[in-house]
Amino acid sequence: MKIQNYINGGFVNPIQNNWIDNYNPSNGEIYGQIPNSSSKDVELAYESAKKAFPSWSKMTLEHRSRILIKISELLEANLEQFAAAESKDNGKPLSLAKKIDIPRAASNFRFFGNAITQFASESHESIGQGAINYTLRQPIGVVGCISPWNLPLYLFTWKIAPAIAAGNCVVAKPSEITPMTAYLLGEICTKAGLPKGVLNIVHGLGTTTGQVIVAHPDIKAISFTGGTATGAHIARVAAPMFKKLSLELGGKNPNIIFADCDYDDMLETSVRSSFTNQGQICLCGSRIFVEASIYNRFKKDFVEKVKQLKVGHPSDASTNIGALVSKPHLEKVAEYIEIAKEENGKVLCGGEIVTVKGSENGYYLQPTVIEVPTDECRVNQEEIFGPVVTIMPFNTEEEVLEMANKVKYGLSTTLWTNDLKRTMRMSTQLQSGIVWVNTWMMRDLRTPFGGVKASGVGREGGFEALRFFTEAKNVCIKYE
Ligand code: TXE
Repeated sequence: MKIQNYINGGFVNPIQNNWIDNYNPSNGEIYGQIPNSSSKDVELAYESAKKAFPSWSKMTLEHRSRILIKISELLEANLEQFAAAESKDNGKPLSLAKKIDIPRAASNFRFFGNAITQFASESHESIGQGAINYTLRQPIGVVGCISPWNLPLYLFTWKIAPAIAAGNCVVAKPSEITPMTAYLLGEICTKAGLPKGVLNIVHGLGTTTGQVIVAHPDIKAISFTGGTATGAHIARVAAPMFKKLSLELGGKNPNIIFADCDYDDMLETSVRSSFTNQGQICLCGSRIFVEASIYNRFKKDFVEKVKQLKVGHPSDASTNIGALVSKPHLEKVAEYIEIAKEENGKVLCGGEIVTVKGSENGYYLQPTVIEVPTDECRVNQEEIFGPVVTIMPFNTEEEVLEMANKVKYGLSTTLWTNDLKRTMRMSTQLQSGIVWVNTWMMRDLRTPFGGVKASGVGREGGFEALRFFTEAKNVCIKYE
């Protein structure tokens, strides 16, 4: 099937009639084509967004909110269709798409539909000077949203929902590797009564379509989630144009396990934090550090549990690990397993490409646990973004803190301990945008979300996102 761009409330072919193949990772087959949009398509999308902006930005909050909530309801009503499309496009288990991806996309619209009605600005009385200041929070205009392939609709809507809630109009590009649910979203938006031009979805490669969005002189803010190298490139293009930038990039997150934790809970959650979505979540805890006194016990129990995970076709209900997103990505992840071996890492389980019966050309890999001799090896430092984790022991809090912080990334950390003082001490010192204590990926959409160091700049979520998608203007009135 051919999908189209969603511009000015309707579906259109790319002007230059350029197309890219879309692969089904579960069997390696091409199952559709998507536009490889050029600057002409992006311009069309921009013009339609620009035209929609004056009335959208002045629509009452109640009305705007109602439309966002309607989009959320329609996503929920079409859960099966969206989950099936997401699973087919990405290779993730259908059960995961149904439980996490699509419900969360719906929550994103509902959350920001509600949040905008509560978003308030400050006023400052200048006592002694006879003046009052108030802050206007005004939408920016036309903004760009660019999202990756690992949580396609989840992350696409995580950007779009706050952008339009705040009164902006959007030119958005999903990953060319997973465009399907973004395509389906267009129809839902029309049905929900989103005025035409408020959201425009252009499909295409990062280096062509994405690049044009980022470099467009009148798209004044860019919200991007993806690889760190791409984020750095985007910053180089956008910074001299003084665009607002929100960059959510890679991670190499530590999972730090102290002997005094609730062991069973830790064990079960550590399997999830390692391998959910084939390990393709920027928040996965890919570096596991275990206190020496329980290291051997953990190693045995963890490996046993990981071996029980079933690699299989995404639509099979018993599948825990589906296909990786693409052939190049599978090759990249498999290459890291070889690098680990060269660096004297010991593969405790997994490590092999899997052939799934009936889907022999799909991109499957066993969940892999590697015991590493040092935290400085490449597999412990570089983002692999697949079903591969490293484990190693530590002796002291100081030692593990140093290892946790000794990577270029700083997105999230999971800490397993029942020692309150240690929790507080470590949370203040970890170089990480998020610290989960005795849990993983527990999300409250009101909280600031984002990373430090090479994991990006800016925060998404809650009012942080609404602040990003608005310009603050100070109005100072002298009354005396
Ligand atoms: O992402 P890219 P890729 C990490 C992970 C992965 C690596 C590369 O380690 O192996 O990044 O993945 C668009 N201007 N993450 O190559 O290229 C692109 O079309 C504008 C972490 O797939 O960063 C897509 O829509 N846009 C991550 C989006 O950027 C450009 C999730 C992301 O693609 C562009 C995914 C350009 N020059 C991968 N080049 C996370 N943080 O969750 C590409 N794009």
